[in-house]
Amino acid sequence: MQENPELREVGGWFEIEGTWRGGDRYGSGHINQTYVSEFDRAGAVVRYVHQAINQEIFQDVPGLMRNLHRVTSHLRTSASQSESSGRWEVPALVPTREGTFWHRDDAGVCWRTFAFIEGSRTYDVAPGPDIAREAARGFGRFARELADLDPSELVESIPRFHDLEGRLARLRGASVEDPVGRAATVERELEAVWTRVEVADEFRRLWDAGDLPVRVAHNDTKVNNALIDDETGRVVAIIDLDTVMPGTLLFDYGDLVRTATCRAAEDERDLAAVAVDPGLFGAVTQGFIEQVGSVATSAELEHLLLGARFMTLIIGVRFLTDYLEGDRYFRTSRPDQNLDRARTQLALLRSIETSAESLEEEIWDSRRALQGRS
Ligand code: ADP
Ligand code: GN1
Ligand code: MG
Repeated sequence: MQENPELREVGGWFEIEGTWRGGDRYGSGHINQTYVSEFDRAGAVVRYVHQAINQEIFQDVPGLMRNLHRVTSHLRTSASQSESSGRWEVPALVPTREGTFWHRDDAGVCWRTFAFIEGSRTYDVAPGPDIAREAARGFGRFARELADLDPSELVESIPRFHDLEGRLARLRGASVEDPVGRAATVERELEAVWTRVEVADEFRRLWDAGDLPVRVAHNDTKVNNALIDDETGRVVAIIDLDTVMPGTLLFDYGDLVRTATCRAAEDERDLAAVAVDPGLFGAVTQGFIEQVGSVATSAELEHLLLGARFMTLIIGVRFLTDYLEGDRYFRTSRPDQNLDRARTQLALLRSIETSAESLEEEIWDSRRALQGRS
């Protein structure tokens, strides 16, 4: 670890004891720039995560950081009251030497630092049902422990983040204006989206009827936002808390299904490999329902699969829009990556639709198993 000597300066802004040894880029998130620094503290190596917050996306950094502090404090209280004995950590912000939680550098970039949660790792694709179940248990526990935090205490760090109607309107605009001349290549994908707008209508009906309680939701429950213990394979922590804000339980279950029940990568080009895996789906559903069963309403549990269709469609729409707008939002590492990502979402959505009946049965089985236990 000898790269990025400028990270020494970053480390210096925060209350960290020890001598900086080195640092490097880290992780595979699409939004923030993440780095890890190593410090020598009396002969022991201690690691920290530094993140440069993407301010084009998160425009209210003070509000975002207040959310983070509010949520992690609440989780820490819940964890200390919980009877479960296994390892469960809450991301810990390191204060700056000025006593705040972020530092604005001379270029205007806002930095924050977390203690590195050691002995754990993330998976971009769930390698099997055990990891899928653990990630789902983690996000389910997260939702349950935040069920008594009033969502109005949090600001919307990204306004209208999961507004499918708004996202569809933006896609329509991008396909008409076609700013980088790509619309002709995505006619089939656009057609696949327009034939599915009933997902937005179904969600709207539930929402307008007041059937979905507004909750503190994570809103970005990608499988790689769950840290899994290296040794036990159990979930250790839920990270990436930037979008924790008012939302619904359907979003959190839905994004888990999108990312943890498919064996193919998010940008897989062989669409034949993109499908819901029944074993992974069962594990995710059991793990999530086991954790949220005591706080979820029957309307929420009844419409979980709509959450999966909703989240797979909305992320597909966002990838496709970004492709049409010239790859300005999601970080890419190769040409057409956002197009490939959009295509996998649409293929996964088709797979969810085709197997809807058996997936609904699996959800029912998990609900029954929970009732049997209580
Ligand atoms: P992004 O918003 O870009 O996805 P994340 O907050 O998810 O950023 O962080 C990116 C990666 O950094 C994660 O996937 C994880 O591997 C790692 N990471 C983030 N926070 C921690 C932490 N506290 N301990 C260990 N690893 C972390
Ligand atoms: C982004 O930050 P990351 O990589 O966990 C995005 C999510 C998308 C996801 C798609 C703030 O998540 O909404 O679902 O990419 N986060 C933001 O992979 O837009
Ligand atoms: Mg992430």
